[in-house]
Amino acid sequence: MKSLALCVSLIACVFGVTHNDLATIVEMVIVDTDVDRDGFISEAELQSEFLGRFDSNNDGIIVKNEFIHGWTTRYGDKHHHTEEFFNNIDLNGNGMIDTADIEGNMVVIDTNADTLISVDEYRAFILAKHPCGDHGLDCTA
Ligand SMILES: [Ca+2]
Ligand SMILES: [Ca+2]
Ligand SMILES: [Ca+2]
Repeated sequence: MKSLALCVSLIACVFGVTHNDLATIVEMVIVDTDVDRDGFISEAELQSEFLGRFDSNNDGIIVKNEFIHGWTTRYGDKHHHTEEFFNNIDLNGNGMIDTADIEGNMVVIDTNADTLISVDEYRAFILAKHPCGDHGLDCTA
């Protein structure tokens, strides 16, 4: 695990790390999550994005380091911003994302309570939970 992380960071050093702004990240995440492109995020789609994609040891739980490593690698987000985002979606604060967090966040995301998560609701959720979103933090630096 440590050698893999070192290898990835060495590759990143050689080729240069490109960081994306949050607007770009959000659209990448939406494309990844709405797999069937119907404009809605189903619970299965949300689970495969937040539980499946970054679960490198396939134990059905995403610990913080798995999430930060996977998210920053895939979306070009910054480590400390990703950590804050993780902390905000880890509703029960146990340092991992599990099905309880997914179900809890689904209620939060569905702001009009029609039991469907639209792409617009999903985008607003990410902007609300990410430190570079609605909080006004200058994340360009
Ligand atoms: Ca969908
Ligand atoms: Ca949790
Ligand atoms: Ca809804």
